Amino acid sequence: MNYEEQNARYVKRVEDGLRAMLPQTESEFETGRIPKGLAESMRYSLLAGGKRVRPVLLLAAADMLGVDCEEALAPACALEMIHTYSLIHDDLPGMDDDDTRRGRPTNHKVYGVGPATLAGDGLLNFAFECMLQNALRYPAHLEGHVRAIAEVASRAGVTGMIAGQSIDLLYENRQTDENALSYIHEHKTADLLTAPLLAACWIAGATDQQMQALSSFGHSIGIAFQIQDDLFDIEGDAAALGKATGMDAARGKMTWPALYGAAGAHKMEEALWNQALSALDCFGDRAGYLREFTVRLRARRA
Ligand code: GRG
Repeated sequence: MNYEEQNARYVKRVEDGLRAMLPQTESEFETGRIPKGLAESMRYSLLAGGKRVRPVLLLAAADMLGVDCEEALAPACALEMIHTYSLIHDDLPGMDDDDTRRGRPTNHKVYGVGPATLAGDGLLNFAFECMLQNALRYPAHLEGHVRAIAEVASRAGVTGMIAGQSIDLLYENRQTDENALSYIHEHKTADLLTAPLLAACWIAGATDQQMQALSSFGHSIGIAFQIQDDLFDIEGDAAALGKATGMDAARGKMTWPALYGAAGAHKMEEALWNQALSALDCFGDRAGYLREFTVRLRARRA
């Protein structure tokens, strides 16, 4: 199977999985079912497109390490739910106050701030519910699943993505500081790209060497991805990106281009993509998909 076919398969599994895990509901209140309006607002953002980078990374790493795709599907979809919650909350008036996301009005513009907050909370909790229910379906791999869930919890949580976001807020309109910027990017962005890779490792019972390699790969693509995102904000096309550009400067955000200039940031980004590719060497041919995925992520324009 070539890369395109494999990629289309992974993306389709994720799209189908998300729809099946979070179906529409018909009634506003029925014990054991998500209220209709809440399910609709959660689905609005979750099924709005998006590159599905995190769940595809989980499926691809699981595949490479010999885990059945079916077993990895719930954690993969859960990662996308957590990512989507973070975008909904990041767009709220108390945070970035954005009007568009994934090419359509942000969740709070459509449903209001209160319901959007709950849609994000709902996706976060539901993600863990889905991963735990899935773990119970695989008693022979229960410990691996529990360790995977713990990995996701810490990387998405108060020492991971939320920690990064809190320092990001704290440093708005402050003098750019390289230590703070590294911390923000490592946690706000790289942690949620490393989480799916390490979750796959735990489920697979991977070796320490494999875990270290995928941790390093996740870290490098995570920081490169964030620098790329910072550069899109100054050089990109808003229509293609599905969100406004020029917002970082308007908000007084610290970014790599603000610190090192656009040329310096491009250079750092290139070095990180190369480091990411080198980290895959120990997997030989089995990392073919992840290698091509990295090359395409690097070449993206939106
Ligand atoms: C609110 C707890 C909390 C955290 C928010 C993810 C995040 C942290 C903020 C979003 C803003 C931002 C620029 C984050 C950096 C990571 C990033 C580039 C996210 C966008 O991810 P993509 O490009 O989006 O994978 P799609 O829409 O393709 O899924």
